[in-house]
Amino acid sequence: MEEVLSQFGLSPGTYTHHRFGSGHINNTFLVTSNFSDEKFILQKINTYVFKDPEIISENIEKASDFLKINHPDYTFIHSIKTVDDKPYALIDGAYWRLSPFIKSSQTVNIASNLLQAYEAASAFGRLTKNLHGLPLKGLRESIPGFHNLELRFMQFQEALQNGNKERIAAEQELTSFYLGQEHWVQYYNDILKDEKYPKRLVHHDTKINNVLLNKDTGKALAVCDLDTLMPGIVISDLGDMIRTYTSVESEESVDFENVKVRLDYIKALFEGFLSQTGPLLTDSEKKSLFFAGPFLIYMQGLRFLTDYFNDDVYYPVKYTEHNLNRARNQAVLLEDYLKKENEIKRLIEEALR
Ligand code: GN1
Ligand code: MG
Repeated sequence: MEEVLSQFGLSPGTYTHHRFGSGHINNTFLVTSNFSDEKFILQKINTYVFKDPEIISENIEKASDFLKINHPDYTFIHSIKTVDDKPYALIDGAYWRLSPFIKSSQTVNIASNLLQAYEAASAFGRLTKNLHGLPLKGLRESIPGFHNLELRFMQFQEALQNGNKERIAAEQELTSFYLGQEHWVQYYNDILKDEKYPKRLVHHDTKINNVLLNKDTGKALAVCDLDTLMPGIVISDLGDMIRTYTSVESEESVDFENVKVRLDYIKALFEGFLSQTGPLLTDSEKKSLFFAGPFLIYMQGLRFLTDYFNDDVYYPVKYTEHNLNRARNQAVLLEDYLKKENEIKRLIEEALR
């Protein structure tokens, strides 16, 4: 750690670090000065997931340059350069990134009131709005095919072929449910074929704890966790908010009775997101807003179940059925979302007005 910090010009012995946040993928630390109120966020990039971490830095830098020119007042969490002017420190094959800690900020793990949902959704909407017009040429995906639903479905089929036989045999009902929702893949492929459906630079991980809220006013200050900031489609961000803000019970919960879409949260998050992005969305994008829910909930459920059948190689688990329960949880959430289709479509129409 001393070596990592010194590569960023922080004198060893002057700073204390401890683990921070609750992400599945990277290791995150809060680095605090022992002598002032200076703080940083330090992340060790998971190179099993991000095979080419330089792509992350490229994307963040392109976004940062564009925003500095076009939206100079926007708070964007750039990476701090090393003393050798690199966007990351590379030590024994491990990539480390440092960024400033935003003053007076805090994060929450679940959206527990409508203001939080609205604020977080406007924060991600503002990012999309401010990045509108950024040329995507030369930008690459930090995880190839990350939100490609067809690919995720194929990976699921592959796991059914080659995965843990006992686990697969015991979960036929859940497997049938996931196979039975395959039509969403076609829906996704149609979007890719639609020339009026733009690619944008989007965040791809819009969980509420990736929004920094002002700890006194609750207003959103900035968004963080920019590893998956890469070309994609607008419903990736919207869908992950639907998936993670609208149920009282999180994806970790086994209290399936209470895994439910709360319509007032749907309303708040659509209003927040569209308050920023509404004027720039194309008609094709607007037509796809309801699909944002199934797109992300279904994809995440497939990813959890795939990982369960593959003996938990991707998501860290705390007990044997952990990924299985996550996949069950997402199936319940998806069913509830679909049950409320008419009400949700009405709320979307209203928020678009
Ligand atoms: C992972 O690491 P974290 O918690 O930010 C995953 C997301 C999933 C999420 C599910 C790179 O995000 O796609 O939605 O877990 N990120 C990656 O909790 O796979
Ligand atoms: Mg993340």
